[in-house]
Amino acid sequence: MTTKGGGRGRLRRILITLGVVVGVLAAAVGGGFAWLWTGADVDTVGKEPFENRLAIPPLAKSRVEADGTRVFDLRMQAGEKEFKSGQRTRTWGFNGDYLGPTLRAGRGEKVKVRISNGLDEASTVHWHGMHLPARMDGGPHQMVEPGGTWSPRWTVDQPAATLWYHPHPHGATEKHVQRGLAGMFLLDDDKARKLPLPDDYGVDDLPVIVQDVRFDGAQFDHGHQLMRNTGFLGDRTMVNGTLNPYREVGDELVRLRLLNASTARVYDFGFSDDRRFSLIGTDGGLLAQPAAMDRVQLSPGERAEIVVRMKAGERTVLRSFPQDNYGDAWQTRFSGGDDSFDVLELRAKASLRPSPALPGHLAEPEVPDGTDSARSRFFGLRMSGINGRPMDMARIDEVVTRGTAETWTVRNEDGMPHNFHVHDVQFRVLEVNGERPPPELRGAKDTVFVPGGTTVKLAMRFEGPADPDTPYMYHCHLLYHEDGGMMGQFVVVEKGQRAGKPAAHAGGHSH
Ligand SMILES: [Cu+2]
Repeated sequence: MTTKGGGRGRLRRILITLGVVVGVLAAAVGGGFAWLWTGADVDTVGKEPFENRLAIPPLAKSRVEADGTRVFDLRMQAGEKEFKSGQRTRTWGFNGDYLGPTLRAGRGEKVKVRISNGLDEASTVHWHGMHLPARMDGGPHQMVEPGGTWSPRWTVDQPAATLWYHPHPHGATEKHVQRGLAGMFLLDDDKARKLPLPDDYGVDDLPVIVQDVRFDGAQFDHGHQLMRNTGFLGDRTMVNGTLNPYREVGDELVRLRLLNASTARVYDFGFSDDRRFSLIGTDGGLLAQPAAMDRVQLSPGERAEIVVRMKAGERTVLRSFPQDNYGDAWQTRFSGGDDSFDVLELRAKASLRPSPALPGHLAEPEVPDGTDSARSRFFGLRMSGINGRPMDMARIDEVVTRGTAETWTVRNEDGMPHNFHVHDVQFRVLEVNGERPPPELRGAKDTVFVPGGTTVKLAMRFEGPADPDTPYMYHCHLLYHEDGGMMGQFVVVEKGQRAGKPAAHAGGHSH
């Protein structure tokens, strides 16, 4: 009895000890998880002092050569910038310490950009949203070595739009963009010039380049945090390289050209007082008519042009709100779906210049409607690769015929947030999960958000020119995913022509 009881007692003590150990471990793991879970929630609403005047990237100087070509100069260089007073942050920029000048050209114009690489590593400059020959595209096959130059030229042949430029070196795009290499490229055309839209750059027509950042003292902290398989997510935002930005405006109607130049973060923009605004343009140009909205969601690489009405003397804040289309609670939390940011304060002057009312009709987007598609293709998105294959610089994945339209179906297959960007073309989003897309996806697009559980159908036309040896890219524009291989290559060929071989080493000239 005693022995038995003593045995039971010992067993009991062991079990209790084990129970306590397991309990403590579980509590530690649970506590650690709770810490990760709550720590992953970022909210800067009400915490931004809005003490810095918003910087406006300068318009790039250009000159026109005898044959009418407009020539720009861009130099990639390392520098330092005081984002925070008295603290010098190491940065990269075009022609300056951070970001780059705004390039501007008109439809029909011949342009040339003389690029020089003043960095100590190779990079490229890609013209995001631009229709141009593949060898001018600035993708991973057009590397510019340190000290080297590259001078792509093309003729602008697409509608007025808010495009942008950024590096595209395979495997290092996240790092190069994050350090500061990005800028806007605005296109104009005669139709758009005649519309009574706010178009005085830096006055009533403001570039709004939004990036999320994290600082470790004076320097950028580009580290990925635990569970963030979406890539880098910062704990605050800046606009045009300005932290805590405000902008005084003197017109009743103000046009904001929103660009999500963040590497992984998706924003859902609106205003702090929930005022409605007019969406007038998407990635590839103006919408058929303005759409009244109170939110517009932009994943990395996407743009939206909005017009907001101001009353004399008032203030409002451009804010990014929590989003409900990220998939499950896990993705929502760890991919930043429920984060909030105060992005930019607009301060209206005591008296405002009157603005003409927005026109009822803007411009018909020049994208096919899917009825004349010559063929369809399918793209399954996984972080590990598109259609089960990680990017291979030497492999052409798709061959399209010049002059034809196609329908591409893109499906998220792993539940993680992704988006889809196609070089050279603008597309029409025909369907999102079988339904007509919302207004922000009804214009010309080159990048579309494809969160978990989503399938989109896109129609695009490939105008060429044909170049069987030089591919264009399609990829996820969450740059950590792109760098990791979520990218594929297509060439445009003449009817009946076969794909060639991408040059093993194509690029700019070093000297
Ligand atoms: Cu992705």
